[in-house]
Amino acid sequence: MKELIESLWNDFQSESKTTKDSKSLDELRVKFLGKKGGVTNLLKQLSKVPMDERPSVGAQVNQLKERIQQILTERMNSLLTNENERKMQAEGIDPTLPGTAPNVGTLHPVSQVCDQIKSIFLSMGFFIADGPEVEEEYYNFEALNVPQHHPARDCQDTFYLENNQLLRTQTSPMQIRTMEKLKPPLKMIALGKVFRRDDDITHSPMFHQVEGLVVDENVSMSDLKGTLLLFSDMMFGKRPYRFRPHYFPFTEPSAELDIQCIFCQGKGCRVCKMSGWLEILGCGMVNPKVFDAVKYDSERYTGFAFGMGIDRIAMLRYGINHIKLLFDSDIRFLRQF
Ligand code: 2NM
Repeated sequence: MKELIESLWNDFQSESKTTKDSKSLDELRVKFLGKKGGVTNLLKQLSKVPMDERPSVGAQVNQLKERIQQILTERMNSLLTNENERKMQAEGIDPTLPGTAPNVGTLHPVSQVCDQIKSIFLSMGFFIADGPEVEEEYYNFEALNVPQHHPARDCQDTFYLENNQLLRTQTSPMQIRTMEKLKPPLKMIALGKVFRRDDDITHSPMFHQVEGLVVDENVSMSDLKGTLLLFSDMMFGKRPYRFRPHYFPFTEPSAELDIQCIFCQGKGCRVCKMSGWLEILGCGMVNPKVFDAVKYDSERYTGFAFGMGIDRIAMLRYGINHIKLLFDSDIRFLRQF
């Protein structure tokens, strides 16, 4: 038995030295460790060994098996590495070259600005309301104190559908619907797509708006000022501002908020049309007639509201000069965000 073990070990050593590739090494593995291999054969012959010698002979055969296994594994690893390298060289593959990065999509600039606006107002305790894009004339105009013969109601400005329905021209109908459902106090924003018959380099027939509304007892113009300046600081950084008197049917008094131009720091440029100022939103104290329409007690409650164009904010933030760029889905444009 001892001699058999010895000679099998010698055979393995000499034969393993001459194997030059992984295929012949695998054949060698079968020859020595396979079901009909040399080592298996030795284990079978253990039964012929006298009882008292069996444990030590058995241990020797197992030791031989382990040594062969270890050498085969090491040699196989080194052969496979060499073979891979040769194969890659032959095929002209350089594994050290950087790979091709997969294409990863990004959020549309308008979506990014929507998210920023939402997170700013959520951090101030506002909630977000929703509502339909196809609206009734009542919610879009009547309840907002936009009279029958107001130019905004003209077919030239509004997309009318059948049965007194229309595509909402502003997001405020969502505020009306929410006030019908909830009692004051409330602090809400509503944002989404709005539609107007407008089409030039700064207007698109579909654009995005956000409007906000705060209703409670004792809400004043100073609450409006504090809230909107905090928003502006968070959105554009702290900069000079001015509130300019304005007119909206749904607020009284009304104003527009301008901030110093972010492109020329007030010196005057193409974006601010040489004025040094950028108009960022409209606002005002909610007209009591709006509260009457939703059956809020206009003697007890006051409120402020504001609205702004999200696409316009996105264009200002990213220095985009043509609104078409936002909606053409040109991948060369969108890749830049
Ligand atoms: C603006 C400007 C000023 C506004 C008013 C209301 C409501 F429903 F409370 F009456 N929602 N949004 C509002 C006020 C919108 O957009 C330029």
